[in-house]
Amino acid sequence: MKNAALPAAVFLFAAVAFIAAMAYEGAGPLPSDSSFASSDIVGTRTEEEVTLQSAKVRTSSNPTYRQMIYLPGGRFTMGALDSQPDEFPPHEVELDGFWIDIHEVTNRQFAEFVNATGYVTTAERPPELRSLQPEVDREALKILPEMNTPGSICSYQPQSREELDPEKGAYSWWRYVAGADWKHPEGPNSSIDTQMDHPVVHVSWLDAMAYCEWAGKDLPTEAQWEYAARGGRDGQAYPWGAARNPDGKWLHNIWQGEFPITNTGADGFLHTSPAGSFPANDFGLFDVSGNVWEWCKDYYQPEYYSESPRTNPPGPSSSFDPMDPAVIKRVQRGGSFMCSEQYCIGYRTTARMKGEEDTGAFHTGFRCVINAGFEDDLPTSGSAKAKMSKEQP
Ligand SMILES: [Ca+2]
Repeated sequence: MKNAALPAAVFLFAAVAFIAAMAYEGAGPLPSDSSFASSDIVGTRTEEEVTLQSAKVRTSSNPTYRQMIYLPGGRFTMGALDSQPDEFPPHEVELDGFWIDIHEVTNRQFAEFVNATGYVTTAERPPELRSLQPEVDREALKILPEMNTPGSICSYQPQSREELDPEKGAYSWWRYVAGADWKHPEGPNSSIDTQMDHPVVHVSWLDAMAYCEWAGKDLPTEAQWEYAARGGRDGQAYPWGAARNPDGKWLHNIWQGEFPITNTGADGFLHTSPAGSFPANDFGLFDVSGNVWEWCKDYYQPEYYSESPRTNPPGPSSSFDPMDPAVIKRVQRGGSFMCSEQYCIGYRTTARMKGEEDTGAFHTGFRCVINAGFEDDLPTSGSAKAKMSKEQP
């Protein structure tokens, strides 16, 4: 099924970090722990409408539990009937209970990880062609010289339609920027000093997994992600219901204006927004639509839903993207501040995206889960371990 016989030029371009997401893409403070000290989060809709009404919250001094909620296991319909082909068919999925972050991992959280471990993200290292399928002949490939330096993907906002090159397509509004990384989201002269409660970006799937391992957590499976994002609303396009912006209100951070020329920021934000800036869904999760794309654990395959097991689907055993078969890709979900109704529409609850696993971008982050029951002993995070060791004589 796989076809690695793409022109070398495709490899050259794909392998140095441009994620497939680009082919499609066109206020309030972070909640404190005490905001979530209640024993239950209860949906606001009527009982008949609510599939899963209550999500438990456990508070603890253990940083592992901070700002996570426990979703009891349940059933939901994953996918959509008449949307993008890879969202088909809608199918029933049954999941065990799990813990999930109520917001995307922030710069503050990621800094804690980096400070504790000295971890260096993929964007801070020279490109290494890490996410190529095993059958690809690496000896035949070279990274373009201008991209053979640490960096990551940022957007370029054209000033007019004339700047859009039909041959380049989405590459007209993306640039590989040397020196762009999670601490410098818009290039070497930018910083996150005033954005510590914004979601971390420019993290690859590998970086996200490294964080999870340190934190005693994991990335959500795609099924866990959609279950959590739906907030009990089977069959509805958005985490809050069927209408994108009911009563004219923006309920997520996306792109308003003519994409990719004019970003009006009508929702209050041109780029990332602080976690918790928009209302939570009925499970208490923030930014499951918009703000940044979120990595999931699963490999990407567009036809996986046809063969997905009903219970706790783990995703396919390998990656296959027919548009880019030489590259190993993982699922991304939720859309970002770069998504508009004119181009990406990735902020719909069922919308699927894929990205090279070794590549981040300035609109890509993640949130974590813990695969444990509500009463189970939870793993001790790296930050908790560090705290304990400091406290010991
Ligand atoms: Ca926005």
